[in-house]
This record gives sequence, C-alpha cells and structure tokens, in this order.
Amino acid sequence: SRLIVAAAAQMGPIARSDTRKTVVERLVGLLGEAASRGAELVVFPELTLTTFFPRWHMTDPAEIDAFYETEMPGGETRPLFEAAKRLKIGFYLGYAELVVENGVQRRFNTSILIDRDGEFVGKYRKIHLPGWDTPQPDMASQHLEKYYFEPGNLGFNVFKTMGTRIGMAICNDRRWPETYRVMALKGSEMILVGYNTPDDHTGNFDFDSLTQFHNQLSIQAGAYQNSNWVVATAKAGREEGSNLIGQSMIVAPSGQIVAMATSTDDEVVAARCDLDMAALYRKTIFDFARHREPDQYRLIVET
Ligand code: CDT
Repeated sequence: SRLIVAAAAQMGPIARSDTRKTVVERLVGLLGEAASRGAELVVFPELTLTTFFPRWHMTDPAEIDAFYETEMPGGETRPLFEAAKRLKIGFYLGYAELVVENGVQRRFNTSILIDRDGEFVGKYRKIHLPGWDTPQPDMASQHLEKYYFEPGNLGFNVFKTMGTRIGMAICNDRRWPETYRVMALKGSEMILVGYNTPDDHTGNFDFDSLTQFHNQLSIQAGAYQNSNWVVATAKAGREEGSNLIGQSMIVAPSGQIVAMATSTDDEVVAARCDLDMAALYRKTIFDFARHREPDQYRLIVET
C-alpha cells in the first residue's frame, strides 16, 4: 500500500489583537506535535493567520489591508516554512491574499500547498464565497466574504506531489458536490480543506442547530462519492464573540471518519492514510469511466 500520515492541525480562537508572530508560534508548535506523531502532511485552517475578519464591516483601507498577506512567505510567516522544511512536513495553509495582477489590486481567500522539501507546490483561491457583499441590518452576526474577496480564478486543480495527487478547497466549498467531483475527475486521491464555521451562520435555529451535522455530512459524502481522502481542519472555539465549530477530521474514501478533534482549541489529529483505498472505490462502485452518464448532467453547468 501507499501510505501517508496526514494531520489536521486545528486552531482555537485567534483574537483580533493577536499578532502574526504569536499565531505563527502556535502553528510551529502544532507542527512539532504533528511531527512527533509521524505526520508527513499537515493541514491548517482557512484564514489561519488572523481572526475571521469577514464578521466585521470595515471601511478603512489600512485597517482592512492589515488582515491580508502581500507575500508568502513574508517576514512573519517564514519561521513556519523553515520549521516545516526542517521537520520534513508538507503543509496546507489558508490566508487572505492581496495581489496586484496586471496593474489591478485583487483580494482572494487563498490556500497554498508546500511539499516536504519546503518547495511551493500549488495555490488555490476559494471559489464558493458565502455570505454577502454588504452588511445585513437584520442579521445579528455578519458574514461579508463577498465584500472582502472575489471568487477564485485558478479553478480546482490537482497537484502530483508527496507520492499522491492532492486537491485543495476552502470552507464553504466543502458543501458543494461539484468541488470534489471536479478534482476527482482530475484524479485526486486526497482533498485538503480549511474552514471557519460559525454556529449561527444562517440566523435560523432549525438550520443552525444542525451546523455540526452538516459539516460531517458534507465531508463524508464528498469523500465517499468521489473516492478521496479528505483532511478538513477548523479554526474553532469562541472567537471575538462568535462560536466556531471544531470537528476537524480525516475521512477515508469509504466515508468513514478515522480521526476527529474533540476540543475547539489547538489540537492535532493524525491518521495513516492508505492512498490505494481511493483506487479501490474508484475501481468498483465509483468507476467513473464505466458508470457516469455525463450527458444527463448538462444542466449542472448551465447558469
Ligand atoms: N468561511 C466559510 O465559508 N464559512 C461558511 C459559513 C458561513 S455561511 C454564511 C461555511 O460554509 O462553513
């Protein structure tokens, strides 16, 4: 079997006043713990480096820009890259990206993948942006990702690295079947996801009380229906008055949860992932070439 030890490095809350330096020290600590459990690949959350700022409506450009990275690694994030290289651990890191492309300033909710030698493998920019582009007066808590980011423009790519084929997604993407299916069709065996999920995100209690169930349901279904390992990592806990769910988990291509966090704080969960398990499901019930009927799916891609 082809094996990889993967870990989800869940983070507890990050205060608005926390510095990048403090956060990166926590990340390095989590890497060390993952290394002691034999991890070769560590998944950090969405927007790992700061508090989940889309909960606030800010208008001062300097205040907004402070939450974004203009280079990766930058001076403050470099210690994480150095530690990972020293420990020979690959990692996924989510962050807010501010770039100038063709003279235009652009903002994305981004993740990158770094291999065990510290080499850059690939970048993903979040495609499904939930919430609103203007503050909602009737909602107790805001979710303004459409105000702070534009939809990702890099597609759902799959990267051949670390002895497998890895795809990336970010938070709300995990609820959409197309996310997993596009990467599975491109041959992914493992999908990495970071998330920040408040337990009151719809404002409807019937719905919100099922937030943890829907998290598991989405990830387990995505893994099983697409024969992929999924490593999903939360930023969790009570952050600036908002309760973020935990449940960071590693799910097998069978849909079984093989490891799950039990806290809503900094916590590492790890599992030995048999990559050939993805091939087993792909050769049987989900042999795409034999069983899919794409002619019947055309409506899915009509707008
Ligand atoms: N970060 C993120 O995408 N969170 C959403 C919840 C908020 S929807 C208004 C999620 O899908 O978990």
